[in-house]
Amino acid sequence: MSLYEKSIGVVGIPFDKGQPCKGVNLGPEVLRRAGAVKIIEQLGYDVKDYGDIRLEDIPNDTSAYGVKLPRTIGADMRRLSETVSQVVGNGAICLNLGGDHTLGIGSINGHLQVKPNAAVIWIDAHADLNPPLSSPSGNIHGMPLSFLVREVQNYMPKLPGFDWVKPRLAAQDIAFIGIRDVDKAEKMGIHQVVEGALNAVNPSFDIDALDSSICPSTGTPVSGGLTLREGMYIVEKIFRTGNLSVFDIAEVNPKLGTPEDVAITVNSAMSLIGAAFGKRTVDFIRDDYSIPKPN
Ligand code: 4U7
Ligand code: MN
Ligand code: MN
Ligand code: MN
Repeated sequence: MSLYEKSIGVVGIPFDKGQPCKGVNLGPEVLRRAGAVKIIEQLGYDVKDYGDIRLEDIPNDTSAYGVKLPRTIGADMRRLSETVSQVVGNGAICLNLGGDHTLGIGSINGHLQVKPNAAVIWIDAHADLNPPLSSPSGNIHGMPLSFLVREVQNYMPKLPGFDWVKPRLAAQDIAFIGIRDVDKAEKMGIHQVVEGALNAVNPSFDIDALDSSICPSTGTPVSGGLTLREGMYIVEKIFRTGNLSVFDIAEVNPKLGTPEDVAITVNSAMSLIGAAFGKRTVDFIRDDYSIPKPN
């Protein structure tokens, strides 16, 4: 079967409760408007857009262990997890358009529920592995992997709203790429995955893995990051394994920076989405095209 003869389910996650910057909830909208769905349709896939997931607003949702809105966030991630399970369970690849990177909780939990051997490639300036009690910020977008990784569970308090999450991921099944801003407790958890016998790969791409010059419109930019070509190379390689199963793109915030900053950032995200789904940088001449000749 050709790599392009697959079905893709697109899911928007207009979620911003994991961090303090307003505007990251507009990520799905701005990426859709830039053609995120069109670009994969044009590659020949059968695409179904599931729209944006419905988000909760639970009253009296008091903080727990320094985490704000735990019940609300837990309910939102549960819905995402169920949607991702459904898409992957139907045999499709799931493209998640964020939203802040809290979405990793729902995306990976839902993916592993259907494909327990899936490996995660966390492409990010940050490790996002802080358990709530060691988080310097209390922002849950810096914590998603702590909910999912088995080896960290001794450090995890019972947060209200998260009893449905199962720590199904072994530390050795995560590869970190682009990491350059790591907190004290996180350093202990970083492992490198080599090319194992992977049957399903879940690249979770935080746009801030890229150098801040090509993703200025994101909440926690860090200099010294990946070039766009490096970012694209990573996801192109994953595409070519034929094992791409879920792809997350997170942390594009169109409310940060100038209009030009936003355009640069969205352009970077679109290049990554294209590359992850096999868009060639050099397009070959199609059969139905003939070069015009002078008479
Ligand atoms: B992102 C941080 F302390 N580690 O926990 C934290 F540096 O999803 C940043 O990768 C987290 O953008 C960044 O708040 C979360 C901080
Ligand atoms: Mn990050
Ligand atoms: Mn992140
Ligand atoms: Mn960030």
